[in-house]
Amino acid sequence: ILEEIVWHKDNEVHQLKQWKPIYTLKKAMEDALPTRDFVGALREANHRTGLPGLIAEVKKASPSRGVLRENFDPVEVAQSYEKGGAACLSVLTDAKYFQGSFENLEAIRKAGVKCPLLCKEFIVDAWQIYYARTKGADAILLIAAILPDLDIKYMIKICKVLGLAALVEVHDEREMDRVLGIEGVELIGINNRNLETFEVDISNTKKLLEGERGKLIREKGIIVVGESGLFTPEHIAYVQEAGVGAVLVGESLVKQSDPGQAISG
Ligand code: IGP
Repeated sequence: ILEEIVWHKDNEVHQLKQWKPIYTLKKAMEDALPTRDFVGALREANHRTGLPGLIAEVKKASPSRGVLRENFDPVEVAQSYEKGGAACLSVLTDAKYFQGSFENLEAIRKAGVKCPLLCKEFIVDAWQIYYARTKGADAILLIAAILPDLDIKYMIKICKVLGLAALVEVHDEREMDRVLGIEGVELIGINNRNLETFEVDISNTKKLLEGERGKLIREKGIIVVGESGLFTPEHIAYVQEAGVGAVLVGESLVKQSDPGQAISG
């Protein structure tokens, strides 16, 4: 599935780039709203509550679960998450597989939501980073499974210049070791869902933080985000014990009639 998504994304970006060449985006960026401190918000929440900082995900549907929420209103869900105490939000922008959009991201930013926003996209080209910035993103996702080290390095540099945080996502030891060798990485996401098979196993977070890897991560001051398959307070406690400073939660919150209440409750 990941290969298929990337194939479509490549074509999509190719089209978009012709419609909005990068020099027009660079102009639009001058008028873009200022970015907010995504990493700082996670760290602050973690210190204040003693729990992992919460990134709550605005996701209408996914290829593995289908439609998660009927009458999906992205701004309503985002405002509810903020009211419930989320530190940051993640907004799916992929249309084909997740029924998301950059319009959703922009609408949430323009509605005055103060939580920093992660643009949840399959980034295959630096053009998408500039585009995300013009649509109100404070952070972007870089998936190690689809990007060579050199691209991750280069894209992190672009993020620094644009004032964006980069969440670098891994799902196995090999990817973790690759990413730990890249300079400037501040946030590593461990995906408990295998994007090839859709299988979810939260012990993946623990496995990738054991031994020398965990030690190196602590030494470098990297914040680890536990991602996917987190449904209960016990799940959160389990990944916290494994060493995460933040968690990314979608399905279990977005399915609730009152998503914010599900956080504070
Ligand atoms: C959220 P869940 O199981 O709580 O809905 O998972 C998030 O981790 C998941 O949506 C995700 C994702 C991704 C989606 C993690 N990495 C990459 C799209 C692309």
